[in-house]
Amino acid sequence: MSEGIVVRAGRGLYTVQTNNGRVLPCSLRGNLKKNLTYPESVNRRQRVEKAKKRRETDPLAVGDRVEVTEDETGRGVIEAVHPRRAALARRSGNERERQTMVANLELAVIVFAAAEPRPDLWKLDRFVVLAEDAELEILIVFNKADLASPEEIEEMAATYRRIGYSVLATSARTGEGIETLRAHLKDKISAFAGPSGAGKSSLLNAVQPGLALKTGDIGAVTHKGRHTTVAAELLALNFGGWVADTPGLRQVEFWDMDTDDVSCCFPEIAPLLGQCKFPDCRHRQEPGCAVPCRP
Ligand SMILES: Nc1nc2c(ncn2[C@@H]2O[C@H](COP(=O)(O)OP(=O)(O)OP(=O)(O)O)[C@@H](O)[C@H]2O)c(=O)[nH]1
Ligand SMILES: [Mg+2]
Ligand SMILES: [Zn+2]
Repeated sequence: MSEGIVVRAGRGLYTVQTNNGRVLPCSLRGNLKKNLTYPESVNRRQRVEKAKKRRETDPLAVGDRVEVTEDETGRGVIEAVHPRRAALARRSGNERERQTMVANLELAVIVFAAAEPRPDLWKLDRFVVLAEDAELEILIVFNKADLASPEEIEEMAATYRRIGYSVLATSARTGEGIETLRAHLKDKISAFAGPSGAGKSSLLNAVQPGLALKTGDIGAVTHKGRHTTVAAELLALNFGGWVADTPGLRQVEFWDMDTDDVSCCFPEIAPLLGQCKFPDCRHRQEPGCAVPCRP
């Protein structure tokens, strides 16, 4: 029996990379499948519905740590799944059920271009809120540093540093900041998010040239609405760590957050909640609002 991590998942078939570096196609031990499913529902109709649902909602996701046994033909069987420390999930298509996209995700790398196009900081905040909601560690990256002045970048960065976020200026072109980025990624499961064209794929290629990710392709944009068949994959970093490559993660939207929860995801606002005059304050210049305006 060896320990490993699920690097590809879908339709009952998994790829597991073991701790000693072997990559195995794996299936799930039958009784394990049963144990991973939900407690029996009250009536038969619900049972049938759940059984149908089960076929779509995968019990395992990339990032899950598992125990596998290997047979003579080089195929593996997943015998046990370790408890998840965290998971990035979203509501799956038509059902109330949540679909895990990446298990044990730790770090969100939020990539925006420092220039060309000019970063939309409101949009950046939306990514930050989503990552806060998922309780991820956050690294904000201003890429294309070669196209902006250090002063311009520092001005944007300062706002986020004051709140306590790590901010990094990088250039996939000149190599600026890449070594520091590697240090942030080391030994963690991370995911890159950010608008199309910010340079996420270029950065990953700079971090590890062997990844050979396609860049500058606009194909990804046209598919952004098709969330149902998200093929997630973990890319192994040769210095230690994993990057989750999940099309649905690159351009996140608010999946299912309550407006009340949103305020709590701003660390600079959270302590002030409850101090506004009106309990339903939206902190948009209402009278008696305790949240100062953004500079
Ligand atoms: N000047 C400059 N150009 C860059 C840099 N990084 C990326 N680019 C260019 O920006 C364009 C978009 O880069 P990608 O890496 O494909 O961007 P992406 O974020 O992966 O985009 P999607 O996959 O569509 O989400 C490409 O033409 C890159 O060559 C950089 O640091 N400096
Ligand atoms: Mg890309
Ligand atoms: Zn307020």
